[in-house]
Amino acid sequence: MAELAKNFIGGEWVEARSGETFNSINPATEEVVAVVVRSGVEDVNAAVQAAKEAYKSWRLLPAPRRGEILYRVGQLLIERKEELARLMVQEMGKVIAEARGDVQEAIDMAFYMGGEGRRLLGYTAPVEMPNKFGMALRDSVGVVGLITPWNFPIAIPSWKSLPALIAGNTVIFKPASDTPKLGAEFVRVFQDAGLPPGVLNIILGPGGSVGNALATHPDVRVISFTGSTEVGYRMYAQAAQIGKKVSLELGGKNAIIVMDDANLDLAVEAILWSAFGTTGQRCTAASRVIVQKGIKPRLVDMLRERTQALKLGYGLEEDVQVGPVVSRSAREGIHKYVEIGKHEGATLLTGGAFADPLDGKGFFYQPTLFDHVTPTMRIAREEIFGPVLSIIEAASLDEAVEINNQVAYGLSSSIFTENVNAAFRAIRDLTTGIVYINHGTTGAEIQFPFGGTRGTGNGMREAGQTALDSFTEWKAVYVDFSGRLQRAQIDTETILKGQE
Ligand code: UN1
Repeated sequence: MAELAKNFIGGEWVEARSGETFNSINPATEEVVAVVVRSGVEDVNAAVQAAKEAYKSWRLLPAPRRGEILYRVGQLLIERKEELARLMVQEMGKVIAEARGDVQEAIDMAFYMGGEGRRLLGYTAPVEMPNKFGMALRDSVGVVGLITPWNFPIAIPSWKSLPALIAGNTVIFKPASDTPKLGAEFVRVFQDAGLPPGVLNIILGPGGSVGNALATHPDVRVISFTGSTEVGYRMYAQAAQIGKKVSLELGGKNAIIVMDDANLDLAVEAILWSAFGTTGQRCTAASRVIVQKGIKPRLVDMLRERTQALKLGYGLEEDVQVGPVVSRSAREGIHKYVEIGKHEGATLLTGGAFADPLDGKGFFYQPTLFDHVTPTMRIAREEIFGPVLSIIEAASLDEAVEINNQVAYGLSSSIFTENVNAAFRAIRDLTTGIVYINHGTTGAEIQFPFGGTRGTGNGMREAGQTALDSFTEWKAVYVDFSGRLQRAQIDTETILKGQE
């Protein structure tokens, strides 16, 4: 019997009030990875209470001291990297090398945000009155709610929790119901690093009840959500009713543009990695290749051959390149899109069916390529979140950029060209939050803003300094040491005269 994954509230591991549980399943072997408590509104309320209580002292702990705890988190993540990576392969299916990278992203974030403990920079500016001083400070917000997806089960929780904590907030964390055990193990790292009770709490259970309870709770001042556009925008609308701040990281329909003058071998490597890495289940995954006419026949041949050669299997084996998709229902959703693509008249070059590398076990899908896709087809516009790549032809750079920009999402884009002028025009004209030159659409580093335009979000960014914007309020402070009433905008002239 697998171990019970529990909630962590006020520094204690506890069962859900309902007494009910659900199973977390290994998508490759279909074995039970963990039995998990099924929480509801009452559990969320208890966690909010604990977080409110803990906030009173956590916000007053000097930020450099908070930073020291984050450094210990980083150190423990280094020590547990392999163990967490192996659990990740088991709980959500990505291959071991990528799972290690996922944990590494959290390590990077722990040290980066630990350093913020000695920065959290505000600013001063001159003021218009004599004997007066002005400054702007970043202030904590209070209790924040973090709702995270299963595709980066350690990295994305780290993007949200570490900036929230360094800024002095306390946290309720709700991981995806496909990766609850990883969520709990992530929180255990903070417990072992000496984070005080109640500062970080985890509630395990379905998004419908737990996520909704967090999003509508009046004492949860911020929601940071990564997931589907549909759920994110619903939450955003609900939160607006009660003036809650929401930070959204939603879908993508990312493209790689390949110009006639591209380094073709490099472009092919990058396309395979961006399209089929994490079995296509990244927000940043490339699901479109927009290729200039001249180079297209060679690119298509090379892509077909290399896609067919990808090794599928259980991600714990080091030479496996593509793992399963996360669940049975996810696989069905992907297959529906393949049927839609065929129906729309796209040419299926390879793939397009369930795969079975483990003889009857697991939710595998063949890496799939479609040619002759037009920009208006649904497979060219909608997020599929699986190993399905559409090839679209363009006559020129301008046309390629236009096709890239016309989708409802705007996360990541990329161009392969050896022409520096074309590269800089692309940087200027691609309307995504992330742009890559001669690199695929994945591989963001934690010190830069991560996020996108249009349906990908609501203008907020994760990672980098911008991560702090989600979890802080600006406080403008004026100190008047003149000893008299000085009216801003009004007494300026009198003061000038007085000094003549
Ligand atoms: C995601 O796809 O949800 O840039 C996150 C990347 C990773 C993070 C992806 N560093 O692909």
